[in-house]
Amino acid sequence: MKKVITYGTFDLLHIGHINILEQARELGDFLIVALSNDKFNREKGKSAYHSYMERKAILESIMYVDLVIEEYSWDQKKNDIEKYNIDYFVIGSDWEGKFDYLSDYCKVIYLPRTEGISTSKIKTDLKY
Ligand code: C2G
Repeated sequence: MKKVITYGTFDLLHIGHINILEQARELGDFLIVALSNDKFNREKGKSAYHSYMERKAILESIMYVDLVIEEYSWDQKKNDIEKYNIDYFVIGSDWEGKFDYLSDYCKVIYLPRTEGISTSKIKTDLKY
């Protein structure tokens, strides 16, 4: 069984999120999403519209997602990869190069971001 992991906030779920979850799942047989909790979100400089519990429930309802775990630190990835016996670490190309150090533990794959959509764009567009 090939296992895939990806990380993120996944707030105000949109097609960019769905695209990367679908592509990540297609790389293997089991997809784990490490979802940024509200405290870590603030560390990332983000304030999610939906709470961690709501974002978790939404992700768990997606057919591509097999398990949602908590993201609470920048430093947990290596442990997660070992704990869950991960084959592929996947994240969007906006992070290109940032997680190459994980290639000592699993394959690192940067997938193309979906152009023209982001949570912050949604928030801005809805303001006016
Ligand atoms: N994404 C995408 N296309 C978009 C928007 C987002 O492919 N138009 C991808 C991002 O590249 C990321 C995932 O969707 O892989 C989740 O995006 P965010 O919720 O913005 O996550 P981020 O803040 O990048 O968190 O430790 C890593 C961080 O937690 C990543």
